Amino acid sequence: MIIGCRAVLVVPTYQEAANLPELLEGIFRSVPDLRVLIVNDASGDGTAEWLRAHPAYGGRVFLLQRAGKSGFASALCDGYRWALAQDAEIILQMDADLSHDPRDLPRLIEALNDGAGMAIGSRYCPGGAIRHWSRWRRFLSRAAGAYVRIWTGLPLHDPTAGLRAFRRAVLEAVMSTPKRCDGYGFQVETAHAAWKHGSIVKEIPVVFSERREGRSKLSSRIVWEAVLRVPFL
Ligand SMILES: Nc1nc2c(ncn2[C@@H]2O[C@H](COP(=O)(O)OP(=O)(O)OP(=O)(O)O)[C@@H](O)[C@H]2O)c(=O)[nH]1
Ligand SMILES: [Mg+2]
Repeated sequence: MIIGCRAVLVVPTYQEAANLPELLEGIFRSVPDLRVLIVNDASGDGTAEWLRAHPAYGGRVFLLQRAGKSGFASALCDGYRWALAQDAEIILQMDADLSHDPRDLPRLIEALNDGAGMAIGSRYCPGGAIRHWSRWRRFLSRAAGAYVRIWTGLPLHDPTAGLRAFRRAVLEAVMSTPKRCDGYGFQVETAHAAWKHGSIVKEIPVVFSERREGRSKLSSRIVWEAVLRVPFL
């Protein structure tokens, strides 16, 4: 059985300083011995300074500071590589904007301990939900899931979800497959790679909340990139 101290949580951040105190507090309340790596892209909002002054900095909180805004997918890949270079048996990822609830982290770890190779915090499997999204946004997100299932056969309710956990060997396999997308397309590529690798990919129902602080980095380019590339997976 793997517990928090053998796990690393990767959190990509760009201008998320307002969310970090609540996020880290929630994470350590849920999994006290987890190591958290923040992959921060030149945020001009004091993120790096705040992290370096954190009491757990260098012990359970780590910072990978990057020079410019280089994208969500490349931040995650840098974070995965960092975690794989440590002794982590489980590598998790979550957004910094409090859309994902840190209280769900133990259930993801539990799913891997029960035999899954990858666990996804799913908004659309029975028991999952979304708070404060417009009907249009819900429709788009569900349509994206259906689109992925039709083109790739990936048997997931929520293939674009960003709360995830991987067993080390599965992440190593995922990292060795080529990836072309940023954002949602990247989430689909990595889930698809894990599934093609033959891993059990388990969805855990979660409640997802719209961000309250900071601004979305979602762009239409990221949506179109996924639409155009998913059919070629
Ligand atoms: N390091 C890094 N992090 C990023 C980058 N773009 C987004 N992020 C982070 O990735 C996470 C997800 O980004 P969001 O802006 O919340 O995107 P989203 O969840 O698809 O969109 P919303 O639902 O509107 O919030 C957040 O923690 C962001 O701060 C980037 O270029 N570099
Ligand atoms: Mg978000």
